[in-house]
Amino acid sequence: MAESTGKSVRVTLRWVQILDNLEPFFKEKGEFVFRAKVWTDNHGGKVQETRVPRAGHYSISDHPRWNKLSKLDRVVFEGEVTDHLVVEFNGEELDQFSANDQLAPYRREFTGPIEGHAAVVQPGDEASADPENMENWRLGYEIEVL
Ligand SMILES: [Ca+2]
Ligand SMILES: [Ca+2]
Ligand SMILES: [Ca+2]
Repeated sequence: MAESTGKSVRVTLRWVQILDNLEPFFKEKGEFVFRAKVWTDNHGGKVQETRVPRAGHYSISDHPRWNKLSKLDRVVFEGEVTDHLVVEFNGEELDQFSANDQLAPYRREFTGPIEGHAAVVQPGDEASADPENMENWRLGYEIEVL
């Protein structure tokens, strides 16, 4: 049986904020690379993996005034979705003389009609523990149904 046609969905990383730069106290900025993995089981399945930035890294402070990268606006998924979408983000802080440090892994699964999840997903929009508000970083992304 043919599956019914899904919606054309786009997921865009809007911003990240670093709460702990994972560096010794005397070092103001950490060197960060983010990796998105967004996938659906619908319509035969599709996985999209994205490195942000495309090459190199971002130098980011954890000083409250300078710790946010806004307007990243990087598309991390485009595909056909009906009722299943998983969004994963990992952040890595690069170190030259020791193993890299990892930010808390982010994972969120959306089930049910995808149009019900079209929104900017970010901290501060949920009652209690907000998944986008993690121990050492925060992020905001947008799910759009086109
Ligand atoms: Ca480090
Ligand atoms: Ca470093
Ligand atoms: Ca949220």
